Amino acid sequence: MSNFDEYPFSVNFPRKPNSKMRIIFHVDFDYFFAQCEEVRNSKIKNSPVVVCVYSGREPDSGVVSTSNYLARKYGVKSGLPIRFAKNKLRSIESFFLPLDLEYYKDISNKIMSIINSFSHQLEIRGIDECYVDITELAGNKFENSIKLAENLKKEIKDQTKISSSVGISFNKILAKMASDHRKPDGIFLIDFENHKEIVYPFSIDKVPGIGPKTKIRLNETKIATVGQLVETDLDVLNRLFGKKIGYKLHNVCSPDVSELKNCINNQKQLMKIMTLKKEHLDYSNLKNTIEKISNAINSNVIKMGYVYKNISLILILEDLFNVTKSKNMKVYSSDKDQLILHSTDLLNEILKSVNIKDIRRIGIKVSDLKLTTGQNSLNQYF
Ligand code: DCT
Ligand code: CA
Ligand code: CA
Repeated sequence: MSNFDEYPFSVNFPRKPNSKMRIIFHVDFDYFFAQCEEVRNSKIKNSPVVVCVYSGREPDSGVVSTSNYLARKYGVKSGLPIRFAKNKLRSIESFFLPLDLEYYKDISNKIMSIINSFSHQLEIRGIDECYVDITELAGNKFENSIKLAENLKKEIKDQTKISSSVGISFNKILAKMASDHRKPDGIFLIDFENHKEIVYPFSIDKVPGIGPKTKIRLNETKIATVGQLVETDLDVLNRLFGKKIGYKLHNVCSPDVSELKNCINNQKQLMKIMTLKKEHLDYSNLKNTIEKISNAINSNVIKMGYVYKNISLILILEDLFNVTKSKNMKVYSSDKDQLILHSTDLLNEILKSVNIKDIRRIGIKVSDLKLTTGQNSLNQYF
């Protein structure tokens, strides 16, 4: 296994000052919606489980959202009409269940906050997948990453009963291809040393983001494999796809050097603003709105595993003039009643000190955020 000290410069590497190479996990929850259903009712686990989006027109109209691996063995996969799926599984006991997104979101949030306590460098890419920058956690060494992946997978499994697959590599695209490669319940590492051997022979449609249209255009240019793609001149790809996509395609096997996007550790504050139905200065109505906003913010804060110390109330007036007032609590909190109480206090203080006619919008912001879990030390994972 290689680490950064042995980094071979033969791969395309966009050099930027102060940029650093990364070790990225792509964590993908296995057959997620169907697995959530198995967790809810373990009796169905040894049979095909099919999660359906019923259109409601007729009892069986609609499509399969996803299915467990047993159902996939019978050809029952995402997008298949429910009637066809039932036909394929007609002779075996199987479970057709309606999509319950709220329940899956709850489990997803729980898993994301487990991952977040592992590394705060987390980019959530959907309900069942995320990228995690583990460069520091792994001490810049790929050889530490497998053990970290095992421990993360175990932590997720122990706490939620959900199995996942982890792909590890030096960029996001390869990490995602790696998690796909050993699914379900797998770990796969694509490092500098083995990446040519592993992904160069792959058909280009294994690259996330390369759909049927791009594939056809690439094939027309005699580019069929990942190896052929990354060895094609950047100019050629730019001419075919434009500069942005051309650059991305050319760099499918290049190391990522920038931070993950929208990391939740970069989140400095959470804010919600509501527009009042009618501009007014009706105190009980304002209090009601404050309660609604507080509920919404607080449930987000809790889902993300945060506590906060600073609360601001923002009033946007009829003439779009803003009045803001903030207060610091003595201790970090994620208590909804406290948030309502403090926001109402702030409202009272504003109304006392400023002569306000009509309020158009009202907002609450919580800042000075802190994770309740705290970042775990590397030792905990070895
Ligand atoms: N989905 C859907 N219709 C499709 C494809 C996907 O509704 N045609 C939904 C269902 C699950 C979600 O998108 C993500 O899909 P996958 O990434 O295939 O995830 P999965 O079901 O977790 O399967 P895997 O074990 O392969 O990750
Ligand atoms: Ca998945
Ligand atoms: Ca996925």
